[in-house]
Amino acid sequence: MTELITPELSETTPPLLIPQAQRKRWLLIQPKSSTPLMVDSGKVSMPLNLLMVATLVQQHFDVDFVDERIDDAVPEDFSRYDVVAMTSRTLNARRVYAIAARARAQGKQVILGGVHPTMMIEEASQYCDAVVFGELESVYEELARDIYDGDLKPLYRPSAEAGWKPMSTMGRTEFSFARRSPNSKRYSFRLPLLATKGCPVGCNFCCTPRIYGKSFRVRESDRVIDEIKHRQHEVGKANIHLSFMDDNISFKPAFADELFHAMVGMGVGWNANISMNFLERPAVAELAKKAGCEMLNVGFESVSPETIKYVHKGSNRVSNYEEIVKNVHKQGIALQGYFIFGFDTDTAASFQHTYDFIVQNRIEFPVFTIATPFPGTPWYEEMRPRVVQHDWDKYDTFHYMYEPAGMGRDEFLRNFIKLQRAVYSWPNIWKRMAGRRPDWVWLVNIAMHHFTQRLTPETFL
Ligand code: B12
Ligand code: SF4
Repeated sequence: MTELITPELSETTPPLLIPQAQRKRWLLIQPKSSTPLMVDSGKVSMPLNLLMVATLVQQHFDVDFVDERIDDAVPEDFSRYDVVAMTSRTLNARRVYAIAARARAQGKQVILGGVHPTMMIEEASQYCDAVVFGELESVYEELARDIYDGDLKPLYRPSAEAGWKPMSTMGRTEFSFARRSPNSKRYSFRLPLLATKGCPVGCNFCCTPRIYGKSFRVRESDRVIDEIKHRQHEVGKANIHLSFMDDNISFKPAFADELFHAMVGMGVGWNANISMNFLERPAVAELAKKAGCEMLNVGFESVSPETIKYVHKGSNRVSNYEEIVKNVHKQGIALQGYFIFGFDTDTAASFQHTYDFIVQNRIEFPVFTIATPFPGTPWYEEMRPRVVQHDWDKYDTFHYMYEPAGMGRDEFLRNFIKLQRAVYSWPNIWKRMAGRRPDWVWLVNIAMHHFTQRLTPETFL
């Protein structure tokens, strides 16, 4: 008989010991969405959030893992399982609820986690037995115990006194759950990794500050390095490619400096979300390059100072954009730049200004999205009377949500399409990528060329 003991034992609570024969079984599901976005088709990123959940849960439960995005089939019959648990963002919430209803009809306990159930507890509760608010790590022991005691509560959320657990208690995530799938070839070669959690910058359109508040936690850099070495060992080579899933890896610059220093010489390539203000120091991009950085994901959001003010993005100073781009490009690091359209401060001229900025500054991988008030944010409450889109499937930042003050729907969509086609036209790809050797960033541009050619106003409705 195997017995498993929770690794961090508190002085007062006895460890949860589950005899092998009594172990219950979970089915963990990453449901698909219907978004036309490229991130959700072709090669997709391994779902780190659900893998972290699986890694924890396996201490006390048997776990099966299904990722619908890579065409793993969700079973019709859930009789093998005691618990059906799913992760949800807004864009797949409807699919999540449909599976949840089926599982509950078969008498299974349904547990939901992820951004959407966290932001929409009341709505999600109608479809499940328990919602996990924020991250599982901070409430896991209580949840596991309650399942075995037959006393599942509707909501698991750390108390204000307990707060979020330090990230140092988070162990190494096991990828074997995902790799077991016969469809695992559909996963991107980039392996997900997490070094920090949270971002207190407080942009009004973002869910992160609504979940984690002002908290910003980091893992010890040697734990991150240990995990990287483990991945290198698993893959059997040093030259692996990583994608940090952090909201903003640089919020504590001293930590980012320490981590990047520790990564120098490891032979890995990586990308990460990073704050613009951190990149004002040229030494940051220089160090990131030495540490193997291939691309930085930067939320420019807008080239208009009024819009930056409107979205409360205190970390961006438009007057510094060009300098920052130069600092990054000087090191040969590519930029994935996020640009959002549709705020009330936007006008038809905003599209031209953004086009000029992108082409002149040769942003390699611009991503264009539509301002989307996500349910649960105060901005959603503010915009609710104007929102015309009520289908959660369409909350993928690529659907028309409300009429911006500065232009009507048709003009907005016409300009939005025109900008994307122009930026990804062959001559402009050539201009933006000149001097860059053939690599995956070129391939992304070619794919984006074809993607943008297919766009019509109906794509966004
Ligand atoms: C990295 C990231 C991405 C990566 C995702 C890679 C991947 N395989 O997941 C990429 C770049 C591909 C991406 C794409 C998009 N993203 Co994104 N992304 C993030 C980001 C910054 C971090 C997510 C993450 O992996 N964090 C690390 C993991 C470990 O933490 P976690 O997700 O919170 O998971 C924990 C808990 O949620 C909980 N949990 C999660 N699931 C479950 C399930 C159960 C059963 C339980 C018990 C617990 C549990 O426990 C987990 C472990 O601690 C978040 C912001 C955020 N903090 O959520 C935005 C975020 C999720 N993205 C967002 C958006 C809008 C998008 C895009 C639409 C953007 C676009 N136009 O491209 C697409 C949609 C893609 C898709 N199909 O979902 C929004 C979603 C808003 C919403 N309400 O749905 C967020 C919240 C950012 C924001 N604007 O507020 N994203
Ligand atoms: S800087 Fe990025 S992660 Fe931080 S609040 Fe703003 S959008 Fe969210």
